[in-house]
Amino acid sequence: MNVPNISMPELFFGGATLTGTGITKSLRTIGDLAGIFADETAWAALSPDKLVYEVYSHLSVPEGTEGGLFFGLTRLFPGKAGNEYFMTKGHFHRKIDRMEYYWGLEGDGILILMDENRSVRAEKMFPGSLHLIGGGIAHRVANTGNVPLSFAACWASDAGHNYQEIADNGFAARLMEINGTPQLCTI
Ligand code: S6P
Ligand code: ZN
Repeated sequence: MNVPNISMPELFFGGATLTGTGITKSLRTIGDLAGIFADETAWAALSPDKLVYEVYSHLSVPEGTEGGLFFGLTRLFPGKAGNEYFMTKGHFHRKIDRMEYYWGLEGDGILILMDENRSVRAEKMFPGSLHLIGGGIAHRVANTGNVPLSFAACWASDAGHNYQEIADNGFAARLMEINGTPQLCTI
């Protein structure tokens, strides 16, 4: 029997790219990351136009809708400000109990996780790594390699983002290159 209405998907997730209908793209440059890095002199010496990461998102419903899912792909470029690896701004979710999956697609990095008591731990990211970010956990990713680090994310459409807490107080530990290796430091 003939089954009608078999169509091509509207979205294409190929390795480390996300294309198709309704994808939005946002960019974060060095200039957008004021106050993020410990060494402000090293940060200021970098070109403000230098691209640190780009995020491709598929927001399937209006932001804040209960019950929906969002999908994103972040490509974080290699580099450092002083001894600190290029990293995402990092955030808690505005609805703080909302969880999220991250998974590694290309490159190497570290996912830095901080709970509401400011206790920090970290997980290695690499192609095939899967990370469940629990409720109440701030999350930030650093690229520790020499090539772009790409990861996918899936999160609740009513999660929102609380960047202010991190802007005000940062994470309790930073990922620094010490003697050639990445280490979590409480400076
Ligand atoms: C959204 C999800 C990711 C990040 C992206 C950039 O909840 O965690 O899509 O938005 O990786 O990081 P940030 O911290 O600048 O939003
Ligand atoms: Zn998130």
